[in-house]
Amino acid sequence: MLSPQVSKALNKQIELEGFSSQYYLAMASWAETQGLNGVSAFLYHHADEERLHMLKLIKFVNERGGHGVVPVLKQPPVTYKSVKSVFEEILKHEIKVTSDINGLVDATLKEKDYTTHNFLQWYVSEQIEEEALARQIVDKLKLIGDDKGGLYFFDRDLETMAIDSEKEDIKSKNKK
Ligand code: OFO
Repeated sequence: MLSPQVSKALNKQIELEGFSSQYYLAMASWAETQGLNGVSAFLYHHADEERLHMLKLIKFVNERGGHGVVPVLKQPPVTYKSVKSVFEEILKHEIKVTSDINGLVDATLKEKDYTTHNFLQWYVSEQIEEEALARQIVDKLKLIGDDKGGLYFFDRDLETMAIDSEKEDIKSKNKK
């Protein structure tokens, strides 16, 4: 059974993961309007992943006798200055998510809730990957600078990454 403190903290995280999904969805839609199909495919997929992060938490809370509350939808920014600013925003956002996950892990230790602590380790590792990927992309975009040809190839690379991730998702679904 979850303590009220842990239950509240998990629901806060549900809200944040839901917002991450909305945020990346807004970025994907903006990128699509800019003709950046690879960037938008990557971000649509990222938005779907965040929704799954939220869902995983909702189910966990319910399994442990709590109530995973579906959060209200906050509107994220509609337009963005550039592709680089999009990925800088993502990196900033993921750093905040990591720090909130760490806070959550801390709360489980204070409550001696080792089951939730164990469950959260998946999120701890996921954050390492998410931050590293965002950082890598920001570095690439810094190298590209204003080079339009570079941006074209970057967009294609992201499209390939999105297609590979979709394939991986299908593979792991078929395994279940
Ligand atoms: Fe859910 O990992 Fe990003 O926010």
